[in-house]
Amino acid sequence: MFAKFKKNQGDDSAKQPIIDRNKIPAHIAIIMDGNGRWANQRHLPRVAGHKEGMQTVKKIAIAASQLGVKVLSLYAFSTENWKRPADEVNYLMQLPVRFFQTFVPDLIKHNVRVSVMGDITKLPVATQKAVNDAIKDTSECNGMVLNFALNYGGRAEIVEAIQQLAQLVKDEQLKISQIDESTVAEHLMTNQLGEFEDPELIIRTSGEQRISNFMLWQLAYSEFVFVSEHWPDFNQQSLENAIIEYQGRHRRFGGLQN
Ligand code: V07
Repeated sequence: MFAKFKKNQGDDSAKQPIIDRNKIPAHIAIIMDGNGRWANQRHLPRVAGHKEGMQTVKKIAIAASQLGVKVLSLYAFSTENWKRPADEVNYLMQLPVRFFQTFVPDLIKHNVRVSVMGDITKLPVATQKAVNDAIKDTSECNGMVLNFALNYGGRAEIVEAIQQLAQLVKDEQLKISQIDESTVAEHLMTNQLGEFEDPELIIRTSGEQRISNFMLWQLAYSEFVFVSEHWPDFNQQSLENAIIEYQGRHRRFGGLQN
């Protein structure tokens, strides 16, 4: 296998692989880490990092949709994030409202549809409204799906699927022997993403190399790319570099190399 290379301008010896537009991962998931550290380094309050991080969400969503990504999942707020200081949590809860006010027209222009996974019923009413409005106002868009994980936890998602399946068995609508990987997947929140339910590529920013309860079931065959940049510094080139890294790896699915 030979990768394609482009010459660096002014330096013929340094060759950089270029992105293969025919092999863009259909579903990319990103753990957007490092907003607080980005702010600390600039002697700004943590919330300034979240504010900047929201701008990055918009830029990366549009860049991904232009690259032909079908689903971009973003881990915006985990069930663990409630443990942060109340002021910070309050600020975070305003972000979907601001996002809705400032970015939704642009998303519609780029034919991006917003979807959400996680328990939004525990969020402030104004936040729930902003999220539901974003979903509703983009519902006609049939380009990329921008899937926010909001008050999401991977284990909780699996527990909920088990409860739903147990109820179906109890109600005699399902036999235990009928429970298989696809019945489980059908009861996960990613079922709404159809054929693109599993991410091919998971990116985590800010240097941490952990999964932190994100998409535990769906990541079974994902490639992981960890980047050192904090989320507010992540840009289109960083996204393309992560895709190039993904494209350079041989995906084997635990089977034989072909
Ligand atoms: C949040 C900005 C991105 C960096 C990571 C944490 C802070 C966008 C949303 C959002 C969610 C749902 C929705 C529209 C927008 C968001 C939270 C935090 C809680 F329908 N960014 N962002 N939500 N951050």
